[in-house]
Amino acid sequence: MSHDDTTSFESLSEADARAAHTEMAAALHAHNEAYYQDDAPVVSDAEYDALFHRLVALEDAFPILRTEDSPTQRVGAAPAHGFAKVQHAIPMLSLGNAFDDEDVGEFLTRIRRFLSIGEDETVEIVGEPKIDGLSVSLRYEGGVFVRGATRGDGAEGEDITANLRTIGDIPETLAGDAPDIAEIRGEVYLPKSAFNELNQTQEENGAKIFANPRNAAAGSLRQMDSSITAQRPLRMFAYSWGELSADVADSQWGFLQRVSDWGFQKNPISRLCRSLEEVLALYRDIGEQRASLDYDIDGVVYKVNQIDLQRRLGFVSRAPRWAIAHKFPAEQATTTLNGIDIQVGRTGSLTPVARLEPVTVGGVVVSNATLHNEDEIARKDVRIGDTVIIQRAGDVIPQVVRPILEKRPSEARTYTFPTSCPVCGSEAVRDVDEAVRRCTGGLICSAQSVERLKHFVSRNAFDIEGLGAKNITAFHADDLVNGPADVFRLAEKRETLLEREGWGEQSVDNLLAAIDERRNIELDRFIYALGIRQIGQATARLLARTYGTVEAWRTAMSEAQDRDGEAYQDLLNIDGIGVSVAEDLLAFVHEDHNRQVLDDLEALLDIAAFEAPQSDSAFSGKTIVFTGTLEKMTRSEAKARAETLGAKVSGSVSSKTDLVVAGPGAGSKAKKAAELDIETIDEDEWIARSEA
Ligand code: 5U1
Repeated sequence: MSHDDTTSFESLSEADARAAHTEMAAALHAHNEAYYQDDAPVVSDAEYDALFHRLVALEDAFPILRTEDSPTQRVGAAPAHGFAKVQHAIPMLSLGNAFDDEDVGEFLTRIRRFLSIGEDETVEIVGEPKIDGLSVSLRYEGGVFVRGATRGDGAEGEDITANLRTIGDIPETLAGDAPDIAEIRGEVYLPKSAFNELNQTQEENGAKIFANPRNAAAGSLRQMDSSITAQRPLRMFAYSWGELSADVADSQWGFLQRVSDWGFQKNPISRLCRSLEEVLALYRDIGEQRASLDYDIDGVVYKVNQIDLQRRLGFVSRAPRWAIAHKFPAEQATTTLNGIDIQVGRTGSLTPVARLEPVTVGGVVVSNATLHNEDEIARKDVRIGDTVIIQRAGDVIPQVVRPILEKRPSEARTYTFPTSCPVCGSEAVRDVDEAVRRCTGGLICSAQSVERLKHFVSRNAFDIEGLGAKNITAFHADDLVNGPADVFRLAEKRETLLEREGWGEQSVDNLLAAIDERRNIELDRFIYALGIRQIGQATARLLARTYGTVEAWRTAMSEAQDRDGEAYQDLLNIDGIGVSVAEDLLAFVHEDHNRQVLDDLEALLDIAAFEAPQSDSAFSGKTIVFTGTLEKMTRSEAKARAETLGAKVSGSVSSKTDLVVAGPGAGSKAKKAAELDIETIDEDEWIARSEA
């Protein structure tokens, strides 16, 4: 019988059921391998999902077939496969970090400065332990839980509703006073005690041992079969919200109370603080409790309590100005430095990487750590053969802290930093004011071109499904993809792709379809994908916002090559772009080869014009200059508000300025605006219009 028919499994003989099971299990194993190991799925997510569920149904009918090695019993490594994608109605934010008391003091000072709040006024701060788990967003409609998703990249996560429904801390319905639409966010975690028990059972069953509770929680949440998730005692603390059809509180503290009335858990050791001293005392207090808590935490999150102040403070990039994570010190371990290798980055930077005797730090086995640059090696006097202290904090790359001199063996040898690129042999040079040595090979350096390609297809850039770092490296090595535009010409090499081991008709067609899907790209992503030095996501966005279209951006960049011209001045006028960034940008665009890449990509792609947020606002696309003293809001707040309304903020008045907001003491800029007949308003008028 065909195993497409799930309804008739009961009528099968055991022998037929076994045969069907063997066939489906083999197919799923092959799909898993293609997806996880080869980075080259051969079936769509929906097909995979359907096959998986047919196998579950077959095993329900013949439980004897549910053996340990069945694909339905897979634990751990996440089948990202199979989960539908969910766009978050409101992005899930990340948090800036504070590493010491001084950083926290500066955070509070920034808030006061931004809001123009004096030292004599209290700014309430809520401190909550930062749970080391997985962030999720739970959507309730009409008080009923309808969808739950992972954070994903903040904009798009995965639909794990069925698995989240198995968690007792997630109520199925909310009390009648909940708004019609309510998205509640928080952290799912596996208690330490449950983690230890789980690993014991895993060991007894010869199954995968999890490195830490976070990995175990991730593996448990990303099961295709929610009955496995249900066996893991996952828990959740609620701490934030996404879309709400009505306000639920006017403070973070009030929000926590409200959601706890609805049946969510609020963390019991969170506290409302009224001063820097109280905040720091809470940090120390939570730090002391850390070991005895039944969940892992990696710091304390501080949030401005008043929600109207949070709104005024807004965001920088993807992190709120009104919150910060105060991290606990990094975990450290001691091991031997076996050697130093050099990694060449996409901009040619030579980074020394310590090869270590593997050691467990904070639950993770570490065998490589960064040594940053040659000055760091010299400053720390790290020698090959040394016993070294290493540390890792959160998801950052482990670092070598220092050697233990008392343990230095007599044969320990100093490392001589290369002055030529270990990959292409070109000279590697250091600018006087730079710590980094760079390969001068440019285009001929294969390490640089492969790193650029990896960046080009990475998640925040073109994000092509099935074309991750592994495949792009292999395609580059085999001359299939030499530069970014070749990615979009891969269809011409279909036959060659088909000859590759592990690639069948379906996987090649899936890849080509995924590439085609990305021929439409937003301008800011496009600029970011180019991998220009110092042009990260935020700067790429600034450029996209300023120039609007790829044509306008390129024209402006070519005009800006004249350092005395207006276009160069306009570039420097963009708040957030200084001379150093401008010079890297212009150097990139000046190179013939890069211009050719841009021409090719423009011909192959459809690069969407930047859509300013709130395009319905009266300020959308306008260029505004603030000058003189603002009395009711700080300059930063005014600027943030203008940008939220879709305007560009410039530092100088020119014929491109649309509006000048002039406070008392405005001098030459207001004068120039009058000469150029540019509309000039005062602060009250600005507030009235921007709040309209
Ligand atoms: N406790 C806690 N963790 N945490 C993480 N609160 C909290 N808030 C977050 C995140 C990312 O974000 C909000 C500030 C939006």
